[in-house]
Amino acid sequence: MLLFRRLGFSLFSLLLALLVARPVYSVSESQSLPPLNLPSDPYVAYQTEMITPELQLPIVWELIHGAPQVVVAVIDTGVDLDHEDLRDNFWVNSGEIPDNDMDDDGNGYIDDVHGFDFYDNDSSPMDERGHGTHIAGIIGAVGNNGLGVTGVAWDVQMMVLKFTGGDGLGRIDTAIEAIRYAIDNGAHIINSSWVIKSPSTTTQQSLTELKKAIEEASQAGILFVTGAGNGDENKKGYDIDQTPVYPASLKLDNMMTVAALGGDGSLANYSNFGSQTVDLAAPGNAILSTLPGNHYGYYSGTSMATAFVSGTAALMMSRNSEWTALQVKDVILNYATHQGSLEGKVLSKGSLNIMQSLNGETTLAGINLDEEAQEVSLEGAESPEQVGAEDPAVSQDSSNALSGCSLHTAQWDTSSFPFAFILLILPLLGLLAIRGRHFPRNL
Ligand SMILES: [Ca+2]
Ligand SMILES: [Ca+2]
Ligand SMILES: [Ca+2]
Repeated sequence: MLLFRRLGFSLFSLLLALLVARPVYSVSESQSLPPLNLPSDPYVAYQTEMITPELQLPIVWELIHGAPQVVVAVIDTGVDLDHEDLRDNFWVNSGEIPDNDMDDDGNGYIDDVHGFDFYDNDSSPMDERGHGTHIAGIIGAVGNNGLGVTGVAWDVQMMVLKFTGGDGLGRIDTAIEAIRYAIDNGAHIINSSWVIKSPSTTTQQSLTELKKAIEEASQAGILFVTGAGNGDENKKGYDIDQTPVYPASLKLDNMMTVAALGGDGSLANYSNFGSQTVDLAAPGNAILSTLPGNHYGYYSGTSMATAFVSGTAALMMSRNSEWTALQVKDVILNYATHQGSLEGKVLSKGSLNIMQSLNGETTLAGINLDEEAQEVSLEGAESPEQVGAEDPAVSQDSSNALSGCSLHTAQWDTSSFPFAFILLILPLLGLLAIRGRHFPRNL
């Protein structure tokens, strides 16, 4: 009887230990979720930036959650076209027959079914880095499909335009080619989460060409959304009114330049800013999204903030199909949530408010946008002209940043470890006691 009691006690302790030390995710269970029907995506509860009261996306999604007619060009490191939670939301070039080595629609690109790889000059814009796949998931991971995460838009057409290698570096002329492709093939929005890394060695001619391409996008009615950049080499944000960054500092009507909010709701330490150049701030801290290989993980940076704005613009264009890119931009800026901490930092003095933007008046109140276009002085120099997809900035919670961890393997509740350790020891002690009392007697 004693043997069974001790065995029972040991098993009980073991079970208790496993229960106490179970893995938990980065959202505490006490966090209250909005009393709304969230989409069925299992990780949506961990997409804290989407479901917080600030963005009110669950309420927005009651209003509108799809933008099936809107084409968003993602000019980036490529995207994992096979990702389980993205593959239904890619733009399809209906005039192109895949894999027949022919340019069936005569647009100058062979087999460009979902976009093109301008870096390798082939039809497979697969992501070798993760950045572009993460951006695509924020804009438009398939929502309410019982898989992974959801994008701001549950349903949208993403055109994948890859212009960097696996190191995240590309060339300005390649980026320009991608912009022209987006114009020629019907994009409504261009998401450009990248900056030119070495402006001092960038030729005036290539910047003029870049500006010209974005102006052509404007004439085609395309909204060009870009990131303000993740600060200097020490990840310290700076004023890009004073020290221009491109394309962020090119002041054009159809451009929106986006800064990143940190975890506390004010401007992130790493985020660049500029009261004339940067339009608004959006969430950028520890954003959960898709990563290559059916993975999911957290990145932080103005790149992520940019994708939030692109996704919002897609919903707005879907709801108001007659609106121009400039109207969409003006409404988003007019209905940004005013924050004292953003005064002097961004033009709108506010952060993205999707609910207000979608619900807002259609009359456009007057903010003076872009009226003080500044003349930028461009330093002429020779190549190399490197354009870098922005590396994700390290967030304050470094365990959440950069790692691209799968949620399945993430975050044990380490605070419970000491107690769990004691509970694990108990069954061992129990077994030792059994051994000490019974076995020697039988010898
Ligand atoms: Ca083609
Ligand atoms: Ca073809
Ligand atoms: Ca999903």
